[in-house]
Amino acid sequence: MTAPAPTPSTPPIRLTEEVATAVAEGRPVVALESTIISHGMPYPDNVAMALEVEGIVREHGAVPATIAVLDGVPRAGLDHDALELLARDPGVTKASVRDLPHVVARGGHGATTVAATMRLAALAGIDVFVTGGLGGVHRGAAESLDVSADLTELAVTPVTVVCAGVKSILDIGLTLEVLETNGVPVMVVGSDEFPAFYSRVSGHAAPSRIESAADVAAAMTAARGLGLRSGLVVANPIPVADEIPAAEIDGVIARALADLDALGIGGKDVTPYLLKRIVELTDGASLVANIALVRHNARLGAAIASAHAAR
Ligand code: PSU
Ligand code: MN
Repeated sequence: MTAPAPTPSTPPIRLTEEVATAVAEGRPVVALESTIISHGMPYPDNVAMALEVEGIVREHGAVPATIAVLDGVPRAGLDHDALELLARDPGVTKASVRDLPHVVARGGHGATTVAATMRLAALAGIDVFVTGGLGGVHRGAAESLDVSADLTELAVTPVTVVCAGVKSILDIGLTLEVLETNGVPVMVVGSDEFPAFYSRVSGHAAPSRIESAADVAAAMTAARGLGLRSGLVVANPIPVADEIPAAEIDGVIARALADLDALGIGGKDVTPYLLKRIVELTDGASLVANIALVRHNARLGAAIASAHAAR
C-alpha cells in the first residue's frame, strides 16, 4: 500500500505580516488570549482593555499577537474590528482545546481560552503568552471532576504563561497539586507565596520564586535544554495598590459560588458566570483590579519575551 498523497493544505494558523516577520526574525512576540475579552469582562471595558494591553506590549518592545478563531480561521494578530467583534458579538464561542475542531470546521468565531491560546501560540511559533488568571481545579472537583483544560494543556505545550495566579473561585491548593503532578514549573515573581489573582496572598507557598524577567528567560532555556515538553507558569502578584484584600473578596466569592449552585450552572459556563457575578457583587471593583493586573502582566510578559529573544 502506498501512503495517500498529501492533500494541499492551508497553514493551520494565519499570522499578520507583522507577527510573522517578528517570529521569523526571532524578535520578541507576546501572545494574548481572547476568552478574557468575550467572556471575561463586560463591553466596552473588554475591548478597551484589549487595545490598551496591546499598546503596553508594544511600548515595552514586543509585538502583541492576540489569538482567536475568526470565520473558522485560527489567527495570531487581530485588528481593531476583530477585537470589537470578539468583545460584543454574542455568537462568539468560548473555545477551549476541545472546541477548536468544531469552531474551525463550521467556520465560526471562537474566543480562545488559556488552553486553546497556548495551543495556537505554539503553532504560530510564539513562546510567551500573557493573561489575567489561569483556569484550574474547581472547588468541589472531587465530585464534579471540573478541572480546566488549561492545566492539561500546560502539561503538553511549551509556552510560558504569565498570569496573576488563580482566583479563589478555584481550589488553589488542588490546582497547584495538579500542576506539580503534570511536571509544570510554577514560578512566582518576587514573593514566597502563590498569588490569588485579586490578592497577593493565598496561604499557599510559591513552588519556586524568581525575581526578574531574565530569570524566567533562563528557566525557559533550561526547560528546553532538559527536554521538558510542558509549559511554564509565571505568577505575577497584583501590585499592592490594586489589591482587593482576601478578607473582602472571599465573602464575595462565597456568595457567587452559592448563586452558581442555586442556578445549577455547569460545564464551560461556570467560569464566565462567576467572573460576571463577582463584578456585579463588587460594583465593578473586581473589574478595576482585573484590568490593573493584566496591565502589570503585559509589562512583565514583554520583558520576558525580550529577555528570551536576546538569549
Ligand atoms: N479567569 C479569569 N478570566 C478569564 C478566564 C479565567 O480571571 O477570562 C477564562 C480564561 O480564558 C481561562 C478560562 O482559560 O476562563 C477557563 O475556563 P474553564 O474553567 O472553563 O476552563
Ligand atoms: Mn470546567
